[in-house]
Amino acid sequence: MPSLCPMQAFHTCLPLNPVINVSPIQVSEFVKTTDANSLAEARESWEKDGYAILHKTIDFAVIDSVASHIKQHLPDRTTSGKGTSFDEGSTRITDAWIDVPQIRNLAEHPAVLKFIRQLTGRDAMPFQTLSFKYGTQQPAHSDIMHFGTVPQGLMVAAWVALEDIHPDSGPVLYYPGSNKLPVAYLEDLGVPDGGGNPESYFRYETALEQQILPGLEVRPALLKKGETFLWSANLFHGGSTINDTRLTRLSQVTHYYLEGAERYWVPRASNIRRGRIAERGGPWHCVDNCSSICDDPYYAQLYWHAYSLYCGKEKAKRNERDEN
Ligand SMILES: O=C(O)CCC(=O)C(=O)O
Repeated sequence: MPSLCPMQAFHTCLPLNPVINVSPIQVSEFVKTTDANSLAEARESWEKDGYAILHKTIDFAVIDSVASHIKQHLPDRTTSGKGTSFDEGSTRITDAWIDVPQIRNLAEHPAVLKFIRQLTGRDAMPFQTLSFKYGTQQPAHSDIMHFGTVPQGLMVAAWVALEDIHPDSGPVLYYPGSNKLPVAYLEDLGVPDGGGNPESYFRYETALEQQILPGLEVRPALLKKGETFLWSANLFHGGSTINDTRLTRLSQVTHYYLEGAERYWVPRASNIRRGRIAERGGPWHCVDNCSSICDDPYYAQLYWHAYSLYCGKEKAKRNERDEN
């Protein structure tokens, strides 16, 4: 694959504010798996507004098994006050899919993978799960800040409701159409010194809140149990205020890379202008030696997990194609 942007020259060849360009939906294939109304609705909201909803395709047995794991492994809220009452570390489980088969089943659910392929024209590789018992109240952001790719925008998230989402439980908020705004990196928002220091991400959130979000329409994602809310990489979203702290908001979000990227990086930890780019390593090209990220046991575990998933599958897929 030709290199679009060598890492050593990243800061000079990566345009700030590049245009996101993913392939259009494959209509005929999509029609086979869903009805005409859902097709029209999903196409329209994905192309126009950067999100789409997959209605009632996931079996409740799958949903309930994930919900029961989350209920068991995250603590109950201990106060009746407003907002999160436990420390940050216990509000979510990150990457439970590595060890918990039911969470992995949902992350790799064929209906979700197919939905993504049909909307973007690309295969999706899950690389991170987050499991929630309660709302997050997380300030609005674009996932591109966390999961950059070259070419830009080859990432999506699928947020699955594990119960009917109550309006007072802190539903996800999203800003329809914000995916079409130019990508706003730290530098674009005037955050001094780029990423890599603890203050920069907080400054990013504040800058968005003050400079960009006030002019945008915002909606809550009030999903029914078993529905999936898919958002594109640059769609602004976050967690809304929890009005009733007795309510749970059982949910799983899975982050996926789309096939076709040749670099993975972390804009929130990078300083583009100075050429300090934080790479996000992974076995995305099935190279069987893990780079220095594997010095950290946590990343090593993630790396080899994904390696066995994708590199095994990659080979199987090629064989299947060769046979046909
Ligand atoms: O579930 C939420 O409240 C927010 C999740 C989120 O922002 C994300 O996964 O990027």
